[in-house]
Amino acid sequence: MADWRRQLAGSLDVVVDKGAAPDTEIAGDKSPWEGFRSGFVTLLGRPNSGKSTLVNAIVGTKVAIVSDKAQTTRHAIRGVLHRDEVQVVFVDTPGIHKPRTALGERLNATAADAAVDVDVVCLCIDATQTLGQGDRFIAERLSGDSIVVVTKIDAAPRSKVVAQLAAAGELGFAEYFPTSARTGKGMDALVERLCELMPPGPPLYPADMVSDMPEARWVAELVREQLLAVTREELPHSITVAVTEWEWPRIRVEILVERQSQKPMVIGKKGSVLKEVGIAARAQLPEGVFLELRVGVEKNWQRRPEMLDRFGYGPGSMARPDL
Ligand SMILES: Nc1nc2c(ncn2[C@@H]2O[C@H](COP(=O)(O)OP(=O)(O)OP(=O)(O)O)[C@@H](O)[C@H]2O)c(=O)[nH]1
Ligand SMILES: [Mg+2]
Repeated sequence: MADWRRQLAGSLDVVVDKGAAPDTEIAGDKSPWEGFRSGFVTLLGRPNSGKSTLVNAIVGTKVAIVSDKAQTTRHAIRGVLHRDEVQVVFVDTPGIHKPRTALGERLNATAADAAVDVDVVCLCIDATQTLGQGDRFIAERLSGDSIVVVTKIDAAPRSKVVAQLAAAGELGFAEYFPTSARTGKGMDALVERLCELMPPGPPLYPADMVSDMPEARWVAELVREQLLAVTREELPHSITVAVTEWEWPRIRVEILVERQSQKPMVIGKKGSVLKEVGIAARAQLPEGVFLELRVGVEKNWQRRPEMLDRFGYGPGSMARPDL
């Protein structure tokens, strides 16, 4: 029966009872979900390897923010693919890296935790980068039936993709899928295979649910995504964002940096950066929303465990929607 109850991958302390699927009426002995399959697929990989972009492309909705900066994703994020006979819960994770701060350690732990007790683990390897120590570190910790996804094949010459597949082949996994989330190439084959690998079971999420991220967290993430787009060097890592007040349609968002000297960079000349960020984030939210952005300093928060607890970073702690 262990199969029927499983801990949600990632960090939610929620137990999904596969015997009591959403909107299900059990009539007599026969389950209406006979023939249905469902399960979890966790994506792991180095920072920036394209995990979040892949999940967004697979589920067909933006469920995770994306940027060209490393360590964009900071929580285990679930995105649900719904098919007639199968439901796949994709778990996007923070990129696994050599940590330099307590936050880095928590991000790695979040990713590792999300790979436990799931049906399939996909190791994402960037076709545009050299397969290296970082990829091997992750590969060595995965079981042999994990699947390798070589990402961003649109951005690498054919010869490089072939070389990357050959290098990935040395890792000793059973299956390899070259993909481009941007052009869609290779995506169908990957998704078909993952669907096939799902075990029997009823849906784990209601049919209209693509993401389980709380709304307030999503607003904070959209603001952080815009900040990542306009900031450079160390600053992206120094920023954390949280919704502190939610009085629809007015949402107050607090942006915290680590040092006083970083504040002007986030605010911009006469508030220009903040304004740009607010406009771009609002464009992705329902019409009429009013975002009030504030910038504060929380000294060295990345290195302070009590601050990481407060912001909900780390395995076992749900992404907290507010401060
Ligand atoms: N050309 C191309 N670029 C891609 C593709 N997938 C992702 N990217 C780019 O690669 C960068 C990183 O993508 P993300 O999806 O944020 O990577 P990630 O693995 O989630 O990164 P972390 O959350 O930091 O671990 C972004 O600039 C994306 O636009 C792809 O298929 N083709
Ligand atoms: Mg990501």
